[in-house]
Amino acid sequence: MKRLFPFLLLACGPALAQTGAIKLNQIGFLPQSQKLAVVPQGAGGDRFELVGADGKTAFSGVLGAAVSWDASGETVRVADFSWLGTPGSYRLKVAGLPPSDPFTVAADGYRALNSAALKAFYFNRSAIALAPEYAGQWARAAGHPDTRVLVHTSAASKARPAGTAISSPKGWYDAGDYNKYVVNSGISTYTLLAAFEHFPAWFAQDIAIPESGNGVPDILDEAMWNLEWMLSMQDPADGGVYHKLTNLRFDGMVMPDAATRERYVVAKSTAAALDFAATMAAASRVLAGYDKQWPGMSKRMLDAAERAWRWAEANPALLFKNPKDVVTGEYGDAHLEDEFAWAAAELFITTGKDLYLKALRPETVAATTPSWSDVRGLAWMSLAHHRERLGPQFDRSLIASRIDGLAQGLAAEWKRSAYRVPTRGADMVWGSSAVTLNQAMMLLQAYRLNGKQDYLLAAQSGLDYVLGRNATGLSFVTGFGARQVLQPHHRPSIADGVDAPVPGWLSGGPNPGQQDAKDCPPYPSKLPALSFIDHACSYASNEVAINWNAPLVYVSAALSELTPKVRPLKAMNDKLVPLDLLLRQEQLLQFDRFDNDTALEIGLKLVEMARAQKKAVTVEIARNGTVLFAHGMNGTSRDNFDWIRRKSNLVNRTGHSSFYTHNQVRLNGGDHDAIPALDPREYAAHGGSFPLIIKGTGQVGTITVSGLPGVEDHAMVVNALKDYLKVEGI
Ligand code: G3I
Ligand code: 9MR
Repeated sequence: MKRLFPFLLLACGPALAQTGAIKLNQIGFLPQSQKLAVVPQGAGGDRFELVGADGKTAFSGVLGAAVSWDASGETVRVADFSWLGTPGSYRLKVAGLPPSDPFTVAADGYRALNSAALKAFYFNRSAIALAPEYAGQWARAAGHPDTRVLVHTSAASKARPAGTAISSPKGWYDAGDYNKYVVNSGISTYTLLAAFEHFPAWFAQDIAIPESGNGVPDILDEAMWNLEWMLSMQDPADGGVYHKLTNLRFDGMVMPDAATRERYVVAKSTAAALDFAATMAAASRVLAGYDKQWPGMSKRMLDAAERAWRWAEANPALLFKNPKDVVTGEYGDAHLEDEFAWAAAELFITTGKDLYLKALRPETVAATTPSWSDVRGLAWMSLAHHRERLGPQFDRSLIASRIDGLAQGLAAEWKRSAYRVPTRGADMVWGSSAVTLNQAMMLLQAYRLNGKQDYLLAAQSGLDYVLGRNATGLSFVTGFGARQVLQPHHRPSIADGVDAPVPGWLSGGPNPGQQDAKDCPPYPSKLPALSFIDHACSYASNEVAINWNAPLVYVSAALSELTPKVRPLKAMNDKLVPLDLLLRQEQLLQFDRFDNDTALEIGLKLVEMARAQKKAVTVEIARNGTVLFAHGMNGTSRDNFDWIRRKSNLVNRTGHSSFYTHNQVRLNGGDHDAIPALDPREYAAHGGSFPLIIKGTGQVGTITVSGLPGVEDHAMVVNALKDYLKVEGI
């Protein structure tokens, strides 16, 4: 970025979220994704509309109830337009508000995002020049060869006294800084390897890096860049692993080739050894099929993993603390049980050795949302993927119960949250965007195990959150979204003279810790979800980091692969009815007043009409949740009341007749019996339920018929209402 660091204030920065704006995923959705937007309470009216690129309304619906979110201090309403399945570009409109940012519905909607999120790792490679061919306007000279790195006093050993020069090239810069940290490399590299291990077909597509076309998927080539560096961080003498490779203090805001070359490997730590062991054990497994390209590498990694494990067992409590003269990132962690569990799990899966299962003691390990300092969730994720090969000595029921237990809690929060996200204000620590995406990643593990739809939908909401459905209204991914972060704390983005930041990076996101307050202009709020500034000064809210991007790669790939593809249309004989006709019925068939006697009169009228046509139907009329009329004619069954329940649920949710939704879904190319995000046990998009609307008040109930084909049930209600209300011409 050309902007001067750090004294320019927000006024000349990017568009900030406008209070009152409609917030949604600014990239968009897959045809079968759940699709939600958040609208501030008090905006004009109860309805929303989706307008396509042709200016026509593709869908209209009713906003959900107002719910408040303590994380942002707002009260908002959700617009649910999940059944919009037709590919295209849309905006959401609500009377009295500016239209939403545009978004698309597309079958490959997350391909570009996923490629860019992976490509971001390439952009942070140390020791290599980025050629314009791959890096475009972000091409740059090589930085930090790291072929002569000094052993810091804290890391001195007999064979390598302080000041010894070792070679430790390659690897990714950790974040907005230029240092390389083993602990954070572990979770990041593993997450990329897991993405490939779980969804290999998705990663067949190249992302244009120098290795593209070499017969290895790009995601593995990219991971290898860092794995090679990690291998060089192991002391060949004892198997211990240096905690980090770093300057003594953070560089200024300069390009990598202008940064300081005096770098050190600093103290070995137990956490580094264990994260290294886990990552190498997983890599050895994933790369086993690539011995031709990388001869001997898989075995070398497994040996390295087992040596690091043995070192950690012999040195089980070497907690890392920055030595006095080193002030760069610490990644210090006082709890090592989770690192032990993760390393044991990966080693057990890869080797099948009993000693690792004994060390793992799975019954003592909880499943939690992964972060650099808590890696238990990663152990469960790998165990779940490899559950079939764990052998009889492993109690597999634990996998399902641990992962489902975690997912249940996250999904419950997602359901109750006003923004429909699994993340609470209390979860919003430094790097909160990645908390949300790691939650989504764990929800997806549960979905892979038991197919519970809510878990897939809650994970989608996690991605929606970082792409704009959050309290700031910003997309937290550089280069993506109409209203995106523009000034991340990322040294190359600050120093490269290019206006746009390096693309594909996930900003850390809201962080009420505001640890950089002294270095920055004031934050707009102290509330967790609003503790964010899109300013390059803000390392506590707007830095980027490899461990935050990795779950973005995982989640965007996994949602693309796991979300059901559009189902083939069922053969249907009935003709589709134009929506404007159905809307007109709803506009004209409204009541000035409606009491219990009205319900009786209309109910009896319906029964009489059915008798006259020698048809058997069940009729129910409900107002404000109370049934005022119900009758099942001879020849009907209990099942008809269940149809009425599901058809009227739909009307209460959409505000439209169930026949309207039926036609709308089908006009959009969808299957009315498989509407994304609508549980078929609760909702039925078949004709027959009509909204009971009082003029000036709105919809207060439903008038429903069941027993005939949907189109006839609908016609019977409409005819009865026309007759009662003396309306003609529809
Ligand atoms: O976990 C506690 C939580 O229990 C508590 O309620 C909360 C209250 O503030 O704090 C939480 O801990 C925070 C922790 O991040 C959560 O992961 C710490 O306060 C916070 O200081 C800590 O920040 C870390 C930050 O470095 C400062 O050390 C981030 O996790 C970590 O991602 C970040 O990493 C930096 C590297 O050091 C250097 N490179 C850039 C990278 C990204 O900013
Ligand atoms: O730029 C540094 C960033 O990469 C780190 O995550 C962060 C962690 O503390 O520190 C940043 O460096 C800042 C330092 O901590 C305090 N003085 C200002 C530095 C950035 O301008």
